Amino acid sequence: MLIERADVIVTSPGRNFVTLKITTDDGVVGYGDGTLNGRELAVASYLTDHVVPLLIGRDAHAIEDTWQYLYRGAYWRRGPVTMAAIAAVDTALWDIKAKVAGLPLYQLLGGASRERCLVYGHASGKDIPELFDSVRRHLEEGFRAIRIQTGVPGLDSVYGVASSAAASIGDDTRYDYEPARRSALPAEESWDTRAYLRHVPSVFEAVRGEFGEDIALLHDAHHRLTPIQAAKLGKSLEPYDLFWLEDVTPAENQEALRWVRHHTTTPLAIGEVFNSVWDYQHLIREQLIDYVRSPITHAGGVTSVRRIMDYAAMYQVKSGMHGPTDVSPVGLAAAVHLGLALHNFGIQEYMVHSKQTREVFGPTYEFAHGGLRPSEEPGLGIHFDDDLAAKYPYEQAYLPVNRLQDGTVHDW
Ligand code: CS2
Ligand code: MG
Repeated sequence: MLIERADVIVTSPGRNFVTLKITTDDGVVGYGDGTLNGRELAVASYLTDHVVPLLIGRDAHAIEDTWQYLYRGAYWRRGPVTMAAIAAVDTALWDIKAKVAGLPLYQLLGGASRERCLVYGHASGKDIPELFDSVRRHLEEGFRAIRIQTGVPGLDSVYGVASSAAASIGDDTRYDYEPARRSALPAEESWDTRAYLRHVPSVFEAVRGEFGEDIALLHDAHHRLTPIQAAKLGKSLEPYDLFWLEDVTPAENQEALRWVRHHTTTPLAIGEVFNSVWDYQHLIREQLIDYVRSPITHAGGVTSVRRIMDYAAMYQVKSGMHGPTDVSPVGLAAAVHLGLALHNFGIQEYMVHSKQTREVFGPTYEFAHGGLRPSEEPGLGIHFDDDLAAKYPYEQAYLPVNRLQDGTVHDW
């Protein structure tokens, strides 16, 4: 079974997505996600100009060989653009293989290890009353694990906090609050680490006081802290028993986590910006983290995230795949198939895509009892609507930039 064509589809049903559609000579179609938020066209070009010409005529079943061919063959290894492009190819080929086998993808990955994949949703509010409303809505919908982000007194806006207008139940944009802004230039936000560190423990104290000990609570510090600040935060949150504290320090300096680890027993998650097993080599072996955040979309596909997770299993490190709305329903479907099969699955992030996005991609995974389960359809379970996708052309969009109060550019 040979690859006959490969189409790169850029569509923007509310936000931009890059999808690879591979068609075989006997008419089987598979989809892969290569969306890189704010830099989408770089992946689209990498695929169209440099990868698609290599795919035509290749054996569609040779997934491992194609992965190695694209990874080693390029010579320029790793990096988010390359690995998102490889992810798109790899995921589409797994979709095809599973369709040909007549099985849902998770069956090819070893079969189900559990009923469903526990997911966490995103509760947020600019102040405590708004946050409580958001947590309550999540609990009503059946979420059992919830990420908590709030505004910080004195700061106008903070990453990860939905605007109150978008936060009402049934409003389709309420989860999709963090789009890369559709504009010619990135939005600018401002930041004050001391104010944040003072505020966050009081937020978790309030949430535990109101909602009790049962819900799993998570928090994302989005790479903004120094090692000593991160250690302080982890320690100050210990009484509130977090499921994890995410991205406390910038991901580039992995040694920072050694310092954080020495000071706190709060579990640590990192890696949404990592893209290969090599990024985790020391972090996992030295047991400096508890959860791997790499999504299939940004880390070379099902093949290489499976590789990371098998390595992680030797050290009792679990999965916590990135699942914001900038990972498309194709990327999320692949994550749920892999998550269902992995023995060392931990949790899956789940920001619900907008109605427009769901209409274009037609995902068939289902949320119930606080978790996601893929459908029993052969392949990934995606019904992509090409005609509808064509009605949403790409729009320039950027993630925000963050500055300290004196104007210095900081991590956002
Ligand atoms: C975030 C992301 O979900 C998360 O944990 O850190 O929303 C991240 O900001 C975006 O994916 C960036 O595109
Ligand atoms: Mg994050």
